[in-house]
Amino acid sequence: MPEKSPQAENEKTNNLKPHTEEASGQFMTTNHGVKINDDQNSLKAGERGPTLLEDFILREKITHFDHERIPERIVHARGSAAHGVFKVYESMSSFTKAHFLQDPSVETPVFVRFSTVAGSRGSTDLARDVRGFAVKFYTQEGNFDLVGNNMPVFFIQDAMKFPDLVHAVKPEPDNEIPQAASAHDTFWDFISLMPESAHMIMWLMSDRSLPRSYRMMEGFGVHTFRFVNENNEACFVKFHWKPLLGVHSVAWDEAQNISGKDPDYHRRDLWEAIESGAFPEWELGVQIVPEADEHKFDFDLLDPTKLIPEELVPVQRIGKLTLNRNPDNFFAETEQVAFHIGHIVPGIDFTNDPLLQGRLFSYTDTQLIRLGGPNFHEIPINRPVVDVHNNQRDGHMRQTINKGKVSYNPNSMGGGCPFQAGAKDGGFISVPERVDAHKIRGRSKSFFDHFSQAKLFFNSQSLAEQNHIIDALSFELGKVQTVAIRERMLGILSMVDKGLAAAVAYALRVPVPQTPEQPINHSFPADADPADYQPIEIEGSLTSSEALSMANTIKDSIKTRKIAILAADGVDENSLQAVKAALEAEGGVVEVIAPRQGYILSANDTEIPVHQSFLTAASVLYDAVYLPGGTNSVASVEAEADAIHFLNEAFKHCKAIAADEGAVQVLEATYFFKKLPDEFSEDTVLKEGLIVSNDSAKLADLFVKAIAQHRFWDREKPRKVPA
Ligand code: HDD
Repeated sequence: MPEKSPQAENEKTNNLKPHTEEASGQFMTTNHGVKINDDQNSLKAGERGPTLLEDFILREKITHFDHERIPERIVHARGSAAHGVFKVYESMSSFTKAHFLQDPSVETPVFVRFSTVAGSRGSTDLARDVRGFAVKFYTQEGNFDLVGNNMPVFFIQDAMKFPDLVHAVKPEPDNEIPQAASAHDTFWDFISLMPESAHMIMWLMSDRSLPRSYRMMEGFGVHTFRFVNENNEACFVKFHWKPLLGVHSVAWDEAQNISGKDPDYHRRDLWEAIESGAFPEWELGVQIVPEADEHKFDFDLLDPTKLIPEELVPVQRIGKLTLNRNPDNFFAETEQVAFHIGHIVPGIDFTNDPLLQGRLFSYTDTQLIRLGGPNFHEIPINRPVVDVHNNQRDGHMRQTINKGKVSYNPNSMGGGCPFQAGAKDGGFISVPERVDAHKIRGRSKSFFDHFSQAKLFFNSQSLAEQNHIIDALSFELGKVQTVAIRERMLGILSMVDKGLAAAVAYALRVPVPQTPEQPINHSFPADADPADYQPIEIEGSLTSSEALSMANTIKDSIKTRKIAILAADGVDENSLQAVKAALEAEGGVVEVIAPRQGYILSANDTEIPVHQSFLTAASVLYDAVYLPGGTNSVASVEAEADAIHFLNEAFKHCKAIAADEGAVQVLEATYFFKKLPDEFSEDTVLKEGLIVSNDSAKLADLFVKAIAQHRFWDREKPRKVPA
């Protein structure tokens, strides 16, 4: 474990302090403060006799234990969180009066929880899934929760369909299989009948669903929100989180391996980065659309299956989020935190997006069962940093001791308190949007284009990314047993891209679909004419968008990247330490892996600490591998089957690999290495991610550049590595 970093403090973490408990140097007590003399044995009628009901200490201990569990979140059950701060770069007052977006010197405490959606609390972090990205800002005007995902769009357009979507993706109800996976019949049955999901399916089948780290994924508020300024002028806004480490993902084969080797991979990665002081950072981005431009786009701003391409409305980066403190207690903080899209502050408001509107109901409702009653806002992690005054009283587990006789308004006995706040005192006033309409269950025709942005996404991907989408769909639909579902899905894919549909059809060995027969949308009311609900096809205004491809992300740093050094007794100390030091100087996290734990002895008898043995390590947990020289070390590593497997697998997963020239025989024992080229120039290394040199400085320099590339996806084409 890295050394524990000094724990950052802010107004919110200071507020939590009175609620924390620290047992060091203290006597053990009951929950009622009585010191306990024997925590080992229950009270019995004789040493071999029955336990007595009188044993209040045993009863209390067992009773509390029996009630330790609460229901897990119905979605996003698996997650991890951290404390941090947010600061705006410059005042956003021309767009919003939100206090936390006015003054660059104001530091707003935040608590951020990342999650997968479908799996239960104990499921693997590396499921192919959407990731939740929920941020609670503890502002001076109350809590603002930005409850987003790592994908900018959603599966469905109306909250009415959310329970159906979730029932379809969760494990099937008869046998509770599969856990944390969408690769099963019920999910694709539903999706194949709901073409509005086509755009989100492109994102879900892309590498975005397999993040390398929570710290390396984007976040999105998804819906269009409103900003409102002091003059009550409103504009539309989409929120983005841009990770400063870039957006990076792992390979699907790797993800599946990680799920076995370390199901806590993302949780551990977040925790360790913060403990080591490598604080994760994101910039908050906004896309602002004047109200007058509401109908300027070829999609509806209220439709959550659409994004605003950055080419049409650039993302302005307006502030920075830094996560700098791990929670003290997972249950008290991460499990009990209650996010709600309806927690907004003056200066921010909703729109009529029908998915957003339904969410406004769901989040408080779900906490009532999950956290056990209406006072969940009093749980320390959920409390705002400002005082709470109102006439709500009592209820299960009430903590606040409200003084006085008055709990109603208007009142004269309490002097009219608490007062309502006028606009100048920061009272929340909803945007007075004019609504003049018939009450109707229905969907706007402006929501009926389901394919143009799915196409835009697919067209914007690099070749490797497109291949990954094809592979993902071939995998997922390959797990579907019902042939009719596969065929229906291929019909939908053919509306997105004929080549994509043909490639998946080839893998499934079914006929290449022609444009499907109508209807392809099966989601319409009883008595409706299906023809009225079929998707419309429009030509989007863009054919591709750079921001949608991870190939265009930042690749300038190896900070927090994990690099494995495979070595054994007899290693050439210089060849190991020089490269290790160079990688660490760039922020890499270097671990020595050896046949045994403890340490290895270098050729000149220096003890070098070992972090993992080949038994406990796995290549999928590292970003790159280095083989130092030293005759005996090289011979031992070459003889170690797990080391050769490690290298083959690292190569298969397209990672940077470097070796001292003295260690080339280890590479020769792999499947991928043929012969040394004449020269390892920067060009070839950055293309192939492989470097061999006897010049440690040159090797380290090129290796750093190669690791920063993240992956060398071109290697996938030959697919000859049996790792
Ligand atoms: Fe949701 C949790 C994000 C649609 C109902 N949602 C939840 C979390 C995230 C999101 C990140 C986890 C929060 C945490 O860490 O505690 N949800 C989204 C996004 C959506 C979305 C980005 C679409 C744009 N959600 C959505 C709909 C509904 C819900 C349409 C219901 C109508 N979501 C819930 C919930 C959860 C939840 C059932 C489960 C646990 C919780 O709220 O606190 O109320």
